[in-house]
Amino acid sequence: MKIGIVCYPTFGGSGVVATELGMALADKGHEVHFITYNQPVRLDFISHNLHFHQVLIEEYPLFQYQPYELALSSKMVEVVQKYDLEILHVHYAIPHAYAAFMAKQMLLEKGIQVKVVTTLHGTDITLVGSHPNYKTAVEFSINNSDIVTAVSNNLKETTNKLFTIKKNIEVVYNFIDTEKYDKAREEECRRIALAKPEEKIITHISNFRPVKRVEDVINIFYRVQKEIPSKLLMIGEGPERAKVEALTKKLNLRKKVFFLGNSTEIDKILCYSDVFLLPSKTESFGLAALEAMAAKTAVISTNTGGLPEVNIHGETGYLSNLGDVDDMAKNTLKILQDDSILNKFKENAKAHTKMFSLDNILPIYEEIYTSCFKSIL
Ligand code: GMT
Repeated sequence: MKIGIVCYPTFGGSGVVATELGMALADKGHEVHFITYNQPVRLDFISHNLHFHQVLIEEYPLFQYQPYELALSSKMVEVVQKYDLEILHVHYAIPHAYAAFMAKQMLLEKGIQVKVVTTLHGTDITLVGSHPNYKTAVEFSINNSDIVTAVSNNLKETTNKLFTIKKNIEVVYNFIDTEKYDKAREEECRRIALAKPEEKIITHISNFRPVKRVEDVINIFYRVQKEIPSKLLMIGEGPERAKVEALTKKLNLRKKVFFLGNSTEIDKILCYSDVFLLPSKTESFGLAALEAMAAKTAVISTNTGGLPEVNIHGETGYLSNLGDVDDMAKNTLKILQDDSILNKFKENAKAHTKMFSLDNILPIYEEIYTSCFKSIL
């Protein structure tokens, strides 16, 4: 099949999922065209079936805000026509689903049919999409997509609560290439470079936005390191970073907490990890937690959004109420203070990722595309 993938090219989960999906589809022989404003950060041109089309915007003094949706839908029309694309799979509703609807209408006027699959990722619904400034257009775009998917049952329920949705939303969980993480563990993991044998390694990965509650990460670690020798690796960049670095300094933790910035080699960093902290205010799924679990890491998270579908309480890690840093620290210690318990959680975490494996999820997306394709003929 010939598929256009529209996504944010950044380190955010939706961009990562879209990029990994596109690369896996190309590997299976599909022709995949990424359409976005920059080359996606995780895009690795390993296949001749992969193409990238950059959306460019002209600066014009009249515009306070550049009309990205216009440039994006024009580019979609151009690419669909030039390469005979059958499907446009847009990740993150804003503004991608809206731009895809416009592209579809413009193509119809030329007698060309393309089907639009929209995948909802979370903040496009929970934080931004339902805001009165966007709600009407987001609801319209979802209802006018040919197929809509959500990355968890919780996100499906939330979408149906916040919007009037006239079609069934299919739940397709995020996925992971589990083998990549095994390889990183077996071949390149030099734990000793980071910590002494008796020290435990705790990690956090996010875009350091307020929704991630990064200060809670530091406050949990503060309690944990008092009881057990440990280090904390903070991976990612974002608006809260300066604030949490200041907190780290205030709590006198600078020798134990390392800010590593953004990384395209998450698998190699996670191979060191014993426990992963994700105290988010909300998470439609929590791809970072799944990545950690694939690297055999127990997860301490909040019980919000779709996290209970990924992190199983008492099995792969523990879930706590939002903001309860004492409980999250207590649970971290429960796992870290006994190696046999730690190993059991690590094994459980890894085993649970099987249901989210690329091999299980990729055919579901292919089936979705095929069902669209059939309805064109
Ligand atoms: O979490 C973010 O701020 C980034 C955001 C994104 O769209 O890039 O992540 C959302 O999509 C991910 C992939 O489906 C999910 O794993 C994250 O849970 C979700 N984030 C939130 O719901 C806050």
